[in-house]
Amino acid sequence: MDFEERLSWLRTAHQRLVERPNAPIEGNGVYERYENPVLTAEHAPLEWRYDLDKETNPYLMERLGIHAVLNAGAIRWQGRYLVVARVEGNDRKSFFAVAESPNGVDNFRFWPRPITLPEWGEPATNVYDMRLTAHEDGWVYGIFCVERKDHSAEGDLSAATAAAGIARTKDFINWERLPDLQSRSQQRNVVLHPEFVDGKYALYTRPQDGFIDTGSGGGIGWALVDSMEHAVIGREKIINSRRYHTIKEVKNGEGPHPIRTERGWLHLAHGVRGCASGLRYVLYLYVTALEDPTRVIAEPGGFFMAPEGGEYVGDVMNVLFSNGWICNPDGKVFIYYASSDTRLHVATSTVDRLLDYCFNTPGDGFRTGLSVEALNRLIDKNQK
Ligand code: M1P
Repeated sequence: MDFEERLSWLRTAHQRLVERPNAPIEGNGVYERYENPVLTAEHAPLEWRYDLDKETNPYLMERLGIHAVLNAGAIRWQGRYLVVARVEGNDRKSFFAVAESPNGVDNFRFWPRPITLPEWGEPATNVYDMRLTAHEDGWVYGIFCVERKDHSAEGDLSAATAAAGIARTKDFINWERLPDLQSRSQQRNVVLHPEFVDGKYALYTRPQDGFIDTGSGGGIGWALVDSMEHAVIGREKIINSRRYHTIKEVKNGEGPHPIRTERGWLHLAHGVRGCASGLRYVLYLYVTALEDPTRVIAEPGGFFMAPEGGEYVGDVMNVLFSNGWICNPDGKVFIYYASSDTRLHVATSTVDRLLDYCFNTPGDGFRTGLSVEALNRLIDKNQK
């Protein structure tokens, strides 16, 4: 193909991909998966990847490869469905980019440029997994992981530190960077609760001993801070713990901020366990009390969603991860989840169905005998 033919071929293929309609797949009654991912590396605009000038790129080669589009924060914004995706280049660096869709399930298009995030402190080596919160103070906050080299670990090239970076915006183009969250431990998966609690900002945290290890304690934590302009964690308590022989034995982390419902705060989180093939990341739900978002009032046993089919395969295998969902005023919920750190999908449900799932699925009994009892209770009921 000559330059013009190749350019036309590239443009047609990209447009076909972006405009491809998506359809739900009937499933377990709790949610519907969709036929196609909503964003992939190939959705990245051609202008980001190719030099489109025949003089300087006569072979029309890709100059800056995009490798993956994954873990996206999500928000309904002026009637549109926006995601702030983690976009990872071939150089392993990820950055944030906004994509929008008219209906939340297909036709996601990246805005022309990625987000230019101001630096704070030592410039980040990497940033990822932004959680968006339209807070009642009027700002939209993005909290994300900031990875920097661990200078104290001499000789260990892969040693890194994780901190929670904070930025806020009113238009998703201009971002004000605030100081990183100050905490005694490293932090990843930090999420801002949308309402003030006792007049303070409330954060879901995930204290960890090292960059990967959550350490001996761990779990989803909760802390109140006076200000987001200088957020310092004092007291931090664990509200959703890890536990032996569950889907969250190794670690867990809050997903997007919880949804306020009539029956409580509905939370989406990820749980991690170890197995012979490495770490397995799945999603789970739990509900906390409206008057006390730290008190768990329902938690179904096991996972809510785990990798299926092609979702198992990717850059980091056997991973589902979510840091974004959107709840429409009519109660329809759009869950944006990434599979195997490679691509972004959507699943839909409703607040009613998710609450039914949370309050009517037996909890984890923590031993096999109690799992069989739960099964027998269901079978007895169905035999009446
Ligand atoms: O590779 C799986 C996930 O690993 C991390 O999650 P956690 O902090 O719970 O270990 C994150 O790097 C996440 O982006 C990634 O999807």
